[in-house]
Amino acid sequence: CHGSTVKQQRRFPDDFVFGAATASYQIEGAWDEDGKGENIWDYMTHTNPTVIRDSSNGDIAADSYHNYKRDVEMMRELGLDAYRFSLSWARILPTGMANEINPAGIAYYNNLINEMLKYNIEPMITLYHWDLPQKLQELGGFVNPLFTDWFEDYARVVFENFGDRVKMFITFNEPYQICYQGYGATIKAPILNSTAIGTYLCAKHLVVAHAKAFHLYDKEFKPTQKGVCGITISVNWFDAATDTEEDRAAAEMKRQGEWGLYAHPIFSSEGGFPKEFSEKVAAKSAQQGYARSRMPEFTEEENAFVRGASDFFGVNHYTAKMVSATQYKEDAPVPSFMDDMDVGQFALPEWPVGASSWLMLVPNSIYNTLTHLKEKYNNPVFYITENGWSSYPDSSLIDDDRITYYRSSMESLLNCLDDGINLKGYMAWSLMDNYEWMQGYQERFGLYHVNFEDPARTRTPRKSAFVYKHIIKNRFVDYEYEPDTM
Ligand code: GBH
Repeated sequence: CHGSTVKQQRRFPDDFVFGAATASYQIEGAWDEDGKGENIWDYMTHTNPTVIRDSSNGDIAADSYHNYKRDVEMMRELGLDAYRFSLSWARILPTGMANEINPAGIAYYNNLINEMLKYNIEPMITLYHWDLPQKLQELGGFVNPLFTDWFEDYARVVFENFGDRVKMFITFNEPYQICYQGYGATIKAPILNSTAIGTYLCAKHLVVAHAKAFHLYDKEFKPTQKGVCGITISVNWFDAATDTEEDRAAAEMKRQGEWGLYAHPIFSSEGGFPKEFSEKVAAKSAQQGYARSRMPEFTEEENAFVRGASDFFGVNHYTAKMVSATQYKEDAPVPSFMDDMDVGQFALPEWPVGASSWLMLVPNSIYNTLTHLKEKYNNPVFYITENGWSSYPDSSLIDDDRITYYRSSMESLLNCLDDGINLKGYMAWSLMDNYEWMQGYQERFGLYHVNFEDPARTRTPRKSAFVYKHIIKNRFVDYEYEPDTM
């Protein structure tokens, strides 16, 4: 009865794009080589190393600056259709400003892109995956309204230099992680901890900057380059703990705070920040004695400029949480972003946990997420731009837990396709082990293991790499498959 189960017969279409993803600071290394400028992660890890779990940094990381040919060889070994990587802004523009372009930075990305294209691997570029040039941070970074112009100028340099060969651009990776974790808390650089105000200023400037880059591409580059430009938002699945009205409202508040702040202005038909959330922040601000809401508004003109400004919705999806109006609330300072949301969250005990404390395998969570987004935002084109599982540094290359996670994701993707969700592709996080931000090298997401003790940063495929390769090649999930090369 083997080949005949219903599950095994469900196939991915030939044009479904399978890929893998990485980010510049997490893999490149060469932090000050060939004219690269300093970014906020260089600065933070050098001046304040103990904020990182193992006091490490990305100075060398997986050394992809010198190993890009091996990286492309891995993409070929896996049979990837596409590879999503990010550009280091400060490698291209050392001070962040577009008056001075670093030719070695342009050359590095040209070499990588051209090597991929030799083998028909489609490049997907993320312009910003968290490594802001330090010089721009010194001017306030994302909380300075001029940020929108600096980003547009940088985007122009990117489209001009790479857009002849690169047909898919993602402006920002994960606004919530940038604005709340970076500006509103101390979970990412620049650890500003301006929770009640910085979070929201960043949110507004980020979506306007995105829209400026989108319109620039749309008007000046798309007519000849014929690619697409979108944004990637981290959307985890939040379900109400019980079916009471209070818990359902709490789950909605959580969704609006975590990703609605960024998705609603761009993808909803009314635009602007989500209504319930912005009204709540305005009311609290008034109570707290502020002269105006801590959350800025969009003018009519800005609203119209931002609304609809994306060719696709990139979703990074990893996990899920249950949300409660009354239980599991942490004591949040007043005022703060967490106090504005004012909800509790928890995981169910039956969900398996990865090496990252936040990462649980929740069956069908991709399907639940995309179904929700499809209904809310009128069925946009979706890509899953990240999804993956973490293991411990000393764990075996036989990574059956990661295989279980990926296979579960595949079933969830197939459920999406069966339901007519406009889902075009899936990027596994990550092609290889890399610098896991505040966790340093203590959590590993790679299909390939990287030996960080070895100056050559040798890469070795895990069992999951063979399983993913088999899925890409055959376009279905074969539960009987065992790699014979391990
Ligand atoms: C992605 O973010 C990132 O895009 C990628 O760079 C990263 O390597 C990958 O996840 C794996 O983490 O629980 O307070 O310590 C996914 C969203 C943001 C979820 C950070 C975990 C940790 C915050 N992640 N978050 S905390």
